[in-house]
Amino acid sequence: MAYYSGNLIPKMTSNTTPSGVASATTYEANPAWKAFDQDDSTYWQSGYYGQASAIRYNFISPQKIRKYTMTCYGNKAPKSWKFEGLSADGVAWIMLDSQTGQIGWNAVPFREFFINNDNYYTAYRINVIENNGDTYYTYIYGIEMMGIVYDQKFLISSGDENDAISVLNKASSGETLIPKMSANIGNGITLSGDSDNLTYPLWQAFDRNPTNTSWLSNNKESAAIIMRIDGNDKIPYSITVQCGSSNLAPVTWNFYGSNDGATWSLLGSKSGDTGWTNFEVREFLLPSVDEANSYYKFEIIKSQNDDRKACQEFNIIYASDSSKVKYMKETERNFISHGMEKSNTIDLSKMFKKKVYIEQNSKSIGSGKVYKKLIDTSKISIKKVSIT
Ligand SMILES: [Ca+2]
Ligand SMILES: [Ca+2]
Repeated sequence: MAYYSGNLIPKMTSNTTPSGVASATTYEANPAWKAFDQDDSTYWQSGYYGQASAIRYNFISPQKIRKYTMTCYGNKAPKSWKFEGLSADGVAWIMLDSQTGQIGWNAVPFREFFINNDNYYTAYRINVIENNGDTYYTYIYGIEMMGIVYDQKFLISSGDENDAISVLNKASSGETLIPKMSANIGNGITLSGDSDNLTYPLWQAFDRNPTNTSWLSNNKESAAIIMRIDGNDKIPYSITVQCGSSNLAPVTWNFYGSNDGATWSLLGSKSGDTGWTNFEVREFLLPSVDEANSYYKFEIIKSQNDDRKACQEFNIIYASDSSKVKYMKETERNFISHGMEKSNTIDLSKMFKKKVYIEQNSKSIGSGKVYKKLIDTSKISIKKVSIT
């Protein structure tokens, strides 16, 4: 069963803390984060004569927003607006919802809006077109954004081998594969790659000092951080990147894994990931990684201003695999009790370590463990079975 998540925006205490970025095209005295501070006594205030302004929130990773809420009062409340997501190349705002004639906010100050959105966007905004009549300002007291959460359903395959989906979760403490480093070799880790080694060595991307120390590539053309991790058995969940200078931040990159340091498999990539600000932290999920490697390579193809590449801090966060679904025997009872129901929805595009699909069309069952006698067709109606 699917249901709406809680608010995915953290309780903001400034435009950039604790995470993500709140901003608005205009503001006066009360900046954007005050609409995201989970306090209904504070508000974002548009600029003077800025009734038609937009207020946005950038997540640290793309989200599929399916619902948003607003809290507003009086004639400074928005009357018509568009709810929009920013395209991956950061160029176009895509309209996901539009509202007109939203009046009477003092009587109903809290409103929920449900949207039919199947795409992941990192930034969303409320783009106000007009307010309820105040000549000078628009105020919004609260904005929340929610996604969809699915119960952990699973499928049982129809082949000889029973299988199930296991859901890959982030390790609860967000632990990293590379410990704190003070040299390129140590703690079972060997770092190598392209670096201006004297002032900006590789290990400075792993020294847990995000403010003063950085890795910098040695030229404009190539940049890679190679990490060898002795005896690694942990599966990567995401990578995190922080850059002190937005100009040197990676906008196009590949992330590889290898077991010998010679043959590399692509585990994740990004292109045109622009809009970096200084010291911003971005986290990129690696949803299809399903095994541990002893070598990883972060290769940066292009930085934001096409110059050299740098990272203040880089790391790989590993996954915990706590919700693995148990092996199920293919009995009629298990099928009826645990098989997927037609009306259920599973989001197969994200976060699954393994995918198993139910064949929707009639086909040969193969070597066939067919429970001819056990299937009670009053419970499960079989439309067509063919056996070869
Ligand atoms: Ca507020
Ligand atoms: Ca550092």
